[in-house]
Amino acid sequence: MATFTAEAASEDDVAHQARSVAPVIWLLGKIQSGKSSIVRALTGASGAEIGSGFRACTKSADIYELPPEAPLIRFLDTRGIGEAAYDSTDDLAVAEGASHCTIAVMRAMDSQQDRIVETLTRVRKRFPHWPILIAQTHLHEAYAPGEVHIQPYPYATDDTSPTSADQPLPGDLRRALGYQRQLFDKLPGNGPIAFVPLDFTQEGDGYEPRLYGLEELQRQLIIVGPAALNAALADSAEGTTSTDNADIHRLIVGYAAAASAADLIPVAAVAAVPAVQARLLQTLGQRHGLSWTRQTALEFAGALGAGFVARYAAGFGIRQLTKLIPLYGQTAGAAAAAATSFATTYALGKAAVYFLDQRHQGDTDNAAVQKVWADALREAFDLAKVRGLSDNETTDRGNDKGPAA
Ligand SMILES: Nc1nc2c(ncn2[C@@H]2O[C@H](COP(=O)(O)OP(=O)(O)O)[C@@H](O)[C@H]2O)c(=O)[nH]1
Ligand SMILES: [Mg+2]
Repeated sequence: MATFTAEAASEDDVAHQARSVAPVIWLLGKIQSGKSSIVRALTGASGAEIGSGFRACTKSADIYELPPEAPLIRFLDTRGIGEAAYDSTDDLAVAEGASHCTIAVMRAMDSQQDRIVETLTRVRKRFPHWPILIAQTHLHEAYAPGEVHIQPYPYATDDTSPTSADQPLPGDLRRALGYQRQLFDKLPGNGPIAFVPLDFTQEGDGYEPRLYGLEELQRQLIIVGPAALNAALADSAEGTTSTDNADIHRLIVGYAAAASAADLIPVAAVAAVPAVQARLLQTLGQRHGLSWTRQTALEFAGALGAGFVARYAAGFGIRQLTKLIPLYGQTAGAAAAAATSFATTYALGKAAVYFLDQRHQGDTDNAAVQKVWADALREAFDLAKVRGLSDNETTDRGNDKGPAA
């Protein structure tokens, strides 16, 4: 199998390649408005991870990539808004590099949002379709002592008034939310814009639920955000806690995305699929404290069985898998190839983790490894369906390229 004989791609190459297809969410807002908290809630990453995961990017922004080894999603965090004059040109250039969406973050009770309005106006003049989500945070700053979050969540996010019907709201909230909405009445362009009131509090604050409005934020991201975003967020949408398994899972999905990039954008791609897969196996081995030898590699290949890729990939209809690929505009043939690379890389990673766990326990059960492989391919398929990635008619006509591994 090519993967086991390929020279492993370097970590830098894999990261670069994954990055080239990873969607960017641009967070725009004043300091302390709640941008990092949103990243944390959406990804399930811990506060510490968020803190160290950001690196300087442009003069005015940091970028946070998840997972760092093979970025699946990128957050562009704009600093310094509200202080000196903010020029969005550099940030825009980064956000433009991939699919994009802006989440503007503002405290609900903070009426001074000129910089944000100016910046978004400039963005929409250049890109009329650019989707914008406005997160209105820190709701409880408007509450009277003892007041609690309204349940069920009452806010209508896409029509013109902040709440449906005549729902009473705490304190001055209706006026404050309404005021912020009308700041964007004259925004140029015709891309979607949605307002999501939310309150992401800390354990000790005493508000329930702690992540009030998270579901609505996710729902709106799915509506306004590009399909790529949904695919990238799909795996973290369920839980907000980060476990080792979730980390490994994300790592595998990131590598799968990097592998798919090799087919989608040959110019940007620096590592071929087997090289990316070889690096994935090495990385997973390291996580398990095992370095692959020729012997273990052969055993793993043997466990999977000869011809396993062809056998299972055929069963699931590779053409269907094209919907998995979080990019549009590519040619159908490339999409089919990319989907194959994505799915086989994903399945290979899952099977390898299982194989490595088994070895750790001194077990070998080839049938079980093969089942993990088959289930993982099915998962890749379901991921595409469940997440409602937009159907792309052209991809269904793609010609299947042979399995990549
Ligand atoms: N009550 C409440 N606190 C929040 C919310 N979002 C963030 N915070 C808190 O506000 C502070 C600043 O949040 P952070 O996400 O770091 O803001 P950033 O500077 O925009 O990244 C932290 O102490 C957060 O815990 C929110 O929606 N409601
Ligand atoms: Mg921050």
